[in-house]
Parts: sequence; C-alpha cells; structure tokens
Amino acid sequence: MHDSPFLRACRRLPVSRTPVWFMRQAGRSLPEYRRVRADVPMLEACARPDMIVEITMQPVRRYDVDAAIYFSDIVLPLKAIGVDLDIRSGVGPVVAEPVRDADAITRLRDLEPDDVGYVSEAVGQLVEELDGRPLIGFAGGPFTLASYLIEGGPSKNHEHTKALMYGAPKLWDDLMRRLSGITLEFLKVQLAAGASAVQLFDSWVGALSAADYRASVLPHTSWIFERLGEFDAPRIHFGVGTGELLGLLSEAGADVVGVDWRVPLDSAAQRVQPGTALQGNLDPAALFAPWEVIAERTRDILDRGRASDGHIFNLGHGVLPTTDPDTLARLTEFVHEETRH
Ligand code: 1CP
Repeated sequence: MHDSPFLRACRRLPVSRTPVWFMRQAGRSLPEYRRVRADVPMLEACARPDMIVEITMQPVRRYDVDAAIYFSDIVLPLKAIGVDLDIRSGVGPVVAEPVRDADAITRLRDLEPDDVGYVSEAVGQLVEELDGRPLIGFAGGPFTLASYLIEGGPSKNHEHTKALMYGAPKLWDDLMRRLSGITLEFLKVQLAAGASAVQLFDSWVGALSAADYRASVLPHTSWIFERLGEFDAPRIHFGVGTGELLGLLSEAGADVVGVDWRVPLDSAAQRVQPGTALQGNLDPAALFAPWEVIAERTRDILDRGRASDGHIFNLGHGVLPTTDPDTLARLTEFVHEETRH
C-alpha cells in the first residue's frame, strides 16, 4: 500500500507513473450509479454499507484510477447529529431551519463515532475489497458546511454566511469550532477504519478574501489538520476559485493542495509552502472537447506539474454529470502512459 503511486506522490516520493483519480468519480456520470440509486434517496444510500461499497467501487471497476474515494456527502455528519436536512436531486443539500443565531448554533451537538457506525463498517469492507488500492476519506471544510447551514441550501453569494462572519465574530467562532469538531471526528472515523488519506473539501471558501480567510477560517482548518497528524495519512485540501488562497490552504497544514483549473500548476507551485504536493487540474468542461484538445491540455498539465513537489492528476473540480465515462477511462490510460518510467 505504501508503495502505491498515489500515496508516494502525496509524500513527494518518486513514482512509477503519475497517479490519477477524479473528484466525483462516483455518481451521476455513471449509468450503473443511476441504476442502483433509482429507488434509494441520497442520504439513505450514504447510510447503507452495501450501497456505499458498491458505489465507491463502480469507478474503480471502470477506470484504472490510483485511488477510490469513499461515497458519501459533506453534509452527512450534520444529518447524523440530527440536523433536519435533505439532499434534493438537481439542487443539493437543503436545510429545513437555517442556522443563524446562538440558539441554533448551540443545538449542533458533537458527532460520536456511534452516530456513523455504518461508515466504519463500509470503510472496513472497502479496504478489503480495494486490495491495496488506497481509499480516500473526506469531509466538508468548516466554511462550506457553515454556508449550507446558514443559507439553508446552495448559495451563489453566501450573503447570510458573510453577514454572520463579518457582523458577529463570536458567534461565527463558536459555529466554526463546532463544525471543526464534527469534521475532525468524521475524518477520524474513516482513518481509524482504514482510509489511507483524507481530503477536506472547503469547496466554497474561494468566496473569501485572503485576509478574511486568514482571520476567520484558517485557524479552524489548522486545528483540524494538526489533530489529524497522529494518523500517518496524507491530508489533501481543496476549494474552488482559491487562486488567491493557495498559500494559506497549504499554511493550514495540508500535505497536498488541490488546485482548480484557473491557476496553472507551475504558478500554484510557487504559491504554496515548499514541500507541498499538488493535485489537479484539468477543467472538467474540457472533457466535452475533442480528444486531441483533451490530450494537449493534459500534456500541458503534466509538464507544469513537474514544477511541483509531487503531482496527483485530477480535474479542477468534480466530474460533470453528463461526462462520457469512456473519456475518463481514456484519460486515465493516457496520463499513465505519458508518465510511465
Ligand atoms: O441524487 C444524487 O445523485 C445526488 C447528487 C450527489 C452526489 C452523487 C450529491 C448532492 N452528493 C454526491 C456525492 C458526493 N458529494 C461525493 C462522492 C462522489 C465522488 O466523489 O466519487 C463527494 C466527494 C461529495 C462532496 C460534496 N458535496 C461537496 C464537495 C465537493 C465539490 O464538488 O466541491 C459539496 C460542495 C457537496 C454538496 C452537494 N451535494 C450534492 C450536491 C449536488 C452538492 C453541491 C450543491 C451546490 O452546488 O452547492
């Protein structure tokens, strides 16, 4: 396992080929996913080990990816502590009563491992079935979770979230501490059950200026990453539109920083702390262009990735639902062939 190209690249060791996986590699782009999910609501699927194992394995059967990612959603731990929320098809997470005052924040209790026993069970089964291929555990970062809770659902401008953060810093701090505790516990459950690495998705944190990120989010993310240090597992950190924040994302304690498609990897390498590996960063929409374009852009990313200390090939954000799975299969082969030595 420690010899896997994915874990070696995370640790900035030489690799036999550049490792590849895709954010959202499981899910709506796969017909076999749509089939198994047809009669099962999303959050029910995330609480059933049989569904979790099947859906996590689906992309591994199709593509020669170098890692699997645990099938769940970032809002699952919030559901597990009793927040009334649902994941609506075509929309995303929707929270029945948005969290906007001290009372609502106080009601967010800690996550206990027993709340998510099915996670330990599913991770254990997956580690066995993956037979040496690493499993990535994940959780949502505190800003992104706060945004869903405060806005009540997906948001373009995060206005209620920022109003709380800018206008009620003590409440914000309390909320971030609670969410960081929940996130840490959720990641620890996955690592304790055998996950080899974790990715913290603070997907929407690119909505913040560097100064606001440093003051209001970074201390909490650092707290999470520091406490994960007891596990010998690489910590990946990713957010969308974070070009201006890449240095701070690595300063928070990530071993690997995920880069979206807006910043070339050689520029990203100069923005992160020395000794940070990079993950990314083909535009997911580029997969709809002719193959020659995909190949050319991929070669460029692999070239620029050589400027970093360890490169894991990925998209710059999740696989789009209408992506042709055969394109991802071909892309995986292509990256492996181009980088094999
Ligand atoms: O009905 C369905 O099929 C639901 C669609 C779906 C799926 C398949 C959602 C709703 N979540 C997921 C699974 C999921 N979510 C995975 C596992 C799949 C894989 O990677 O192989 C992961 C890693 C996530 C993480 C997640 N959920 C993030 C972070 C990653 C990212 O894309 O930035 C975020 C922001 C969410 C919230 C969420 N859940 C679902 C949707 C549609 C959204 C985004 C809503 C929005 O735009 O705000």
